[in-house]
Amino acid sequence: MRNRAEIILKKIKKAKNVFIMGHKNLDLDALGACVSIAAICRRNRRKSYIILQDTKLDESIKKAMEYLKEKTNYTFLKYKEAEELINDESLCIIVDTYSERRAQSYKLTTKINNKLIIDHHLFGKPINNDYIIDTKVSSTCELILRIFKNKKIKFDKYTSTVLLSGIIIDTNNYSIKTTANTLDSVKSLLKWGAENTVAHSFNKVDMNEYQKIHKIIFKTEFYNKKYAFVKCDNKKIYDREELAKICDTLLMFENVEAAFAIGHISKEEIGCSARSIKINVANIMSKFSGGGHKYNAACQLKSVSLNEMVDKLKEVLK
Ligand SMILES: [Mn+2]
Repeated sequence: MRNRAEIILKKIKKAKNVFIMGHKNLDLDALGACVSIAAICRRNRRKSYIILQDTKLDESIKKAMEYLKEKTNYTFLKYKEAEELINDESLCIIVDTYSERRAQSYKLTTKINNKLIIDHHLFGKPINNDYIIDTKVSSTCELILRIFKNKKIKFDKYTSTVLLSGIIIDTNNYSIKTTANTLDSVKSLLKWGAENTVAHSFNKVDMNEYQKIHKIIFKTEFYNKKYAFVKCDNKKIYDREELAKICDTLLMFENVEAAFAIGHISKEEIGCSARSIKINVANIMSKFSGGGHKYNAACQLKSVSLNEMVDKLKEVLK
C-alpha cells in the first residue's frame, strides 16, 4: 500500500498554508481529525486554519472547543475571515467526509485546487491520489492515528482527549466498529495523557432534552420485530438532530436492527432519520430522495403526512 503518512506530509510541507475542515454539523470525530491535522501542520511549521462555518454548534462541540481553548491555540475561522489568506500554494484538507459539498465551506473547496480528503465512510473508487479513504477503521480520528503510528508523532494531552472523544462517539462507546487496532489507538491516546472522563463528558446530555426524547420513545412501534419506528407528535416541530438522537437511542434496545424516527421538521416538511446496525438504510432513504451512509441516513419530504410516511416505509421494508 502506498505510504499514506508520506502522501499527507509531502502535501503539507509543499504548501504555504493549510485550511482544514470537517463536514457540516461538525461532530467530535471531525473536530478531533481537524485538530490532529492542525497539530501535524504545526510540527512541520505550516500555518493552518480550521474552517468552522456551522451557525449552530452541537453541545458536545461547544464543550470540546471550550476545553481546547484553555490549553491549545488552534485557529478557527469562518470562510469570510479565511478568504484573504488563500493563495496559490494553499492546501485544503477535508476530514470525516469525502464530499466537498458536505464540507463546512463548499466555497473554500472551489478556491483551492490542491486538496486532500481523509475519511472512513463508504465510498466508491477513489477519484485520484488526493483521497485517503479507509472504511476498516472506526473513525477518522483512528485513521489519522493509524496513519501516523510509525511516524513518532505524539499529540498533546488536550488534542489526545478530543481524538479519544471522536473514537468514543463513532464507536458508540466501543460497541460498534471497534477492533484491536481501535483499542491500540485508544491506548496511545491514554499514554499521551488523554483524559478519559473528560472525553466522555463532552457527550453528557441535557436533562430537558433527554426527557423530551424519552417521552417519544414510549411511542415506539415495531415492524417485523426488528424495525423500530417512532412517529413523533403531529403538532410539534423537531430538528433533525433530535430525530437522529431518537434513532440512536432506539438502537440500544435488544432485537432492534434498524430504527426510524419520523417527525415534522417544519410546518410543510417531514423528516425521517434512519439508523441501523445491519441493513443498508441509505438505500432505503434513497427511495425517498434522501441518502447518507449505510448505517446512518435520512430524508426530507413535503406534502406527506406522518402516517403516510410510516406506511410507505413499511412498504419499502417488506
Ligand atoms: Mn466519523
